[in-house]
Amino acid sequence: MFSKILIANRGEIALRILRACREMGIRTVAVHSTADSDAMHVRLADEAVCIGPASSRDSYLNVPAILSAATMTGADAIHPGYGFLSENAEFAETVEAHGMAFIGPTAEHIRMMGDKITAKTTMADLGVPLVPGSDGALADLDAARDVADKVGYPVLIKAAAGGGGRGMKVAHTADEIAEAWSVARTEALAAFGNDEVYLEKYLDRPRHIELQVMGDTHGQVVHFGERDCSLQRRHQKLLEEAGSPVITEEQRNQIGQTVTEALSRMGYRNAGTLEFLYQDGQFCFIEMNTRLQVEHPVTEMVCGVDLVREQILVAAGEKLSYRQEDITMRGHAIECRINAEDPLTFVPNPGTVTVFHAPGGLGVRMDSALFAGYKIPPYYDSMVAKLIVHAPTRAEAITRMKRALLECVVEGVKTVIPLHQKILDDPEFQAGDYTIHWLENFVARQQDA
Ligand code: MV4
Repeated sequence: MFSKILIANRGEIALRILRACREMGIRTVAVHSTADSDAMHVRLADEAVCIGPASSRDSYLNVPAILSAATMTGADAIHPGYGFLSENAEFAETVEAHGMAFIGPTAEHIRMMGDKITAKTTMADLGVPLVPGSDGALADLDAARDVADKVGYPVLIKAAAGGGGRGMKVAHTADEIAEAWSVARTEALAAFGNDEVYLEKYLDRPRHIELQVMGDTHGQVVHFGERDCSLQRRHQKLLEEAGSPVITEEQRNQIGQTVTEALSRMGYRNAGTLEFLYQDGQFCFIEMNTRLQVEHPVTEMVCGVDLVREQILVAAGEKLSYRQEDITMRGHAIECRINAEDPLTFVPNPGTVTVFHAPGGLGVRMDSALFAGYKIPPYYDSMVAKLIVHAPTRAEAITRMKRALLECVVEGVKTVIPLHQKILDDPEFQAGDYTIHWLENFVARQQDA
């Protein structure tokens, strides 16, 4: 097992990883920018190294500085968290070339899934269901027309190097395909330096459902069920739940088996998430994330597992602690992301947190690096806390979340807590009756009111 892990991240996820390390008897190295000298992850780690100025590009994305910090402190592994360098295949490769373990998948698998076309063709070959569309990249506009005619309009043209909603163009009819084709290619080239595009049938009212998986280096791959992440605005998730209100145990077992067989044949290791669009009872794979995700705690709560501990174990070459038959989802969990933003406009609102009180009690978990007096810097993501609740049923989880949000005190900056309270009070949300478009419409109604 590792004796010292460097955490190449900040904020709540740095604390999350620190906590797992501490329970495993592993020493920790925090890295930080000059803007984060007083941050909680720096205070709680065994050692801390300043790796550069405030800008992420010069600090949390500064590969030479992070590698020097790891070498200097004698770390034997690096955990990248989410965002920053977590899905950078070259970083993973460089870490291993320096004789340290990268706590994540192989560079080869990160690269494979970073290209959305390769990801899809790989999954299709392994029997995972996809959205109907082109078989790989589109050679030219004529090819786009042919596939669109075959699958039927509306269609989406997506960038191979895209993902997370960037570089997508919809064509509602054949009249719009030429324009969508050229705009998508131009934007893809400008944004990613790669103009490869592919085409999918546009699903008009799907849910975004994702499956948590984990593999070890002994050929075991297990899944920890699904999360419903449909409540997003401009591709920023706001509230997630496990399990999905619309998925039965039978459906979960079936898609879970398909996916774990596929990943086991790939030799996938460490944590991963397969994203699906779910509509009319069908799962359609769209992308795979090769990292720990922000919303992993809802899965931890319902499955009773420590996903970061499993990541560290498998990165050290140990076997997973669970076989598939040991994993069951108990009750229901909800996560509310607490962003320091205006609750109506979502404009970030950094500044000093004057008063802070974390909620507690049965089934309540708050993952946050906040403290009273902390000055939220303007340079990074505005998410400052994740409030997670677990209860026997979804209805009880909603009640518990409303109670926990009432207890939560963050003063000095605006937060999205008032918006969460309104969502939790909404009858459609309470019925689990929502798609990926629901939150956008809900927010528009709030803004008009
Ligand atoms: C789609 C889609 C409809 N049909 N693909 C957006 C983010 C990227 N991960 C994939 N996205 C979408 N792909 C087909 N064939 C609709 C979206 C989409 C979306 C997906 C998940 C969550 C929120 C979304 C918001 C708008 C569009």
